[in-house]
Amino acid sequence: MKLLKLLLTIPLTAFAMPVVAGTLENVKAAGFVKCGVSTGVPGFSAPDEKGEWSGLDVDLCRAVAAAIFDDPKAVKFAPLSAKERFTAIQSGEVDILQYNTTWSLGRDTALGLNFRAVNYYDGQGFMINSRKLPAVKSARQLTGASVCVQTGTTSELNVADYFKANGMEYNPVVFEKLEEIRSAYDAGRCDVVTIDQSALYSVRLTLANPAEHIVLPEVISKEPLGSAVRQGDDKWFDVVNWAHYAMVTAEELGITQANVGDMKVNGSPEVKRVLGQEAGSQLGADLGLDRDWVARIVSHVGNYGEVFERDLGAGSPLKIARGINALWVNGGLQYAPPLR
Ligand SMILES: N[C@@H](CCC(=O)N[C@@H](CS)C(=O)NCC(=O)O)C(=O)O
Repeated sequence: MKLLKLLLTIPLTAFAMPVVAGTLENVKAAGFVKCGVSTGVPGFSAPDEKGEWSGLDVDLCRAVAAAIFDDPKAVKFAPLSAKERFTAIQSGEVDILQYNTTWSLGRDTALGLNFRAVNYYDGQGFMINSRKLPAVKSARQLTGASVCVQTGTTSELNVADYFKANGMEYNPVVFEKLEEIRSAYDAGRCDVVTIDQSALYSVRLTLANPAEHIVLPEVISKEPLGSAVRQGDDKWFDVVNWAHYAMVTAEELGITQANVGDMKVNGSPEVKRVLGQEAGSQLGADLGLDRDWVARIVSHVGNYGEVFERDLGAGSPLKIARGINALWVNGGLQYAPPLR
């Protein structure tokens, strides 16, 4: 009994933290990347009726697989609930957590994770049914509302802070699964849904009557969404981060899925260096990858802009504007350190 008590006082993360160096070697030996994703947030990670996954997060995992194996399909996707996701990465059940997950200090430290590259800068918002609440145009009018929120997310604390800071009461209606929130809200069991704004647009498309629902203008938090890996494995951390930066760099340099073959031969010296074509190019080898790693990512998956448009932008049902996810040269926040 004493031992049980003692065990119960040790933080969960102490058990869940295996020796982690060597993920790249383990992945290479296994022949695939294990990627932890949501159970279904269209645009980020969602399976179709045949079980094929797509979305911005899915494409990051496919880019890593393309870089390592020259095969974007060498990925096994593990759908997780918001609450389960951290144990899954800590325990080694997945190699990358690519789950519209917000990078925060607590997750970077106490949860034993590492974050850096951000594949989508988001913020938390509110959605209401305009037929039910026709007068509501701003979140400041939500006093007394019942608010559906998902447990295990940053959304819970943000919404509590927001209502408190504005001296407003609300009734949280808390669920563990996004699907439960979706159906509760669609059935009118809560007045408001609050999650990351991108996810609101995604959920809206799946409601019985999408046009009735309005995303309110307030953005109440910063949600930099990116890849999380376990602490203690810098080589793997580098591979995952640089897979994202390679896609951003390709967009900056105008390297596309269609022209990457031509660019290898006729590109500028910088383009050729990025594509591993300059004599003595070490960039891939320094990451533990083939010299062709960037070309593999772009030819199989696309550059960041192409991926964004396909998954979230004009080429998708979501039609989300690039906004702050534009390249830095266009006034946005997507900025890759020099790939040299
Ligand atoms: N970015 C926030 C929220 C991320 C999150 O978990 N979002 C929920 C609501 S959009 C989700 O993806 N759920 C998917 C699921 O439960 O499968 C966080 O990291 O805590």
